[in-house]
Amino acid sequence: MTRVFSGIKPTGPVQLGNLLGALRRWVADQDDADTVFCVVDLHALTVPQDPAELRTRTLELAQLLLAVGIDPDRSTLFVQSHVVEHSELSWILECTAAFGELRRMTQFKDKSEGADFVSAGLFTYPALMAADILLYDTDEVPVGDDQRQHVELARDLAIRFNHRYGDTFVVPKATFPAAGARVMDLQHPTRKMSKSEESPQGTILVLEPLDQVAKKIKRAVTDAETEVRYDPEAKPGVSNLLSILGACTGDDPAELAGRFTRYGDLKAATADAVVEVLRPIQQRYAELAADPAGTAAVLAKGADKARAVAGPVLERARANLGLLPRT
Ligand code: AQP
Repeated sequence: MTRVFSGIKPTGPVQLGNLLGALRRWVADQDDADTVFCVVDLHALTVPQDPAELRTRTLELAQLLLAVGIDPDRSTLFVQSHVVEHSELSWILECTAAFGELRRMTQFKDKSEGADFVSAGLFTYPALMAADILLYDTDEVPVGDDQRQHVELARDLAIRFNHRYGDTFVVPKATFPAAGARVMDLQHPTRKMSKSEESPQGTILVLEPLDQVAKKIKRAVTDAETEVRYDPEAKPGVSNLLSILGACTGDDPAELAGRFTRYGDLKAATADAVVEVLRPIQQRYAELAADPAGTAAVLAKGADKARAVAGPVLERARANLGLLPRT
């Protein structure tokens, strides 16, 4: 059975891009793959975090994953820092990665530019992400387009390690959705929607009031033309709405364009479709939020299941590297 692994950072309230680019596919993958999903709290530490907020957000994010449809009986759902193997393999992969290849990561360039404090962890983050993936003998990593380069690096590191030390890691590949792989900010449609960016009017939060969601979509930036056409280069705002609508309905964005003659109608249809996707998630989340102990128990069980897979893979890597056995 194909093994699927993916993760999400507790760095802010989950936004529509996370849902359409990644989480909805995680849910679908449960039908035909062996799925492992992780709240990657160690990744959140690459930028300073308020401890109380981090604690709350980590639990809330796990509750949201359950609300979206991750089923702990079919998937392994856990918190990254509960499985210490991630940190150890991360160090091994930092020593496998070249400084130059980490420096080429565009997310590092974007996130470090203009920042007051750039942690060493922000730079080595892709090695930790590679460890997350490789620890589970992962075949496929469902991600949004922004993570393409990081999954490529995980592939390269697996191939390099296997070449140097003998067959150790399964070589993974990224998978992307047909629509919604890169949901853009509604007010700045050339920039991706992001949970930690300060763009309240451009970002749709999965748990925000539904009337507010509809308003934000109706106020989305388009352009001075009137033709509804899918052309992300020339018409980023309109194309973003078509992509969002397509991701919600399962239709092709270019084909959807032919159904609209006015921007107002496209916005109304997109708002309705997004609201219908979010409504059941919000209802289920409200139930789960009332039982934090239940979620903590799910996560404890998930960590045990994860460790049972990650432990032997790490031991394989340690043995092939020549590290003395621990026992
Ligand atoms: N705008 C997006 N469109 C499509 N997919 C997206 N993803 C994120 N933004 C978009 C996908 O969501 C998954 C989880 O993301 P993450 O938490 O690991 O971090 P990220 O990719 O850096 O997402 P954010 O929201 O932009 O977080 P911050 O602001 O903290 O950096 C990934 O599969 C990602 O591709």
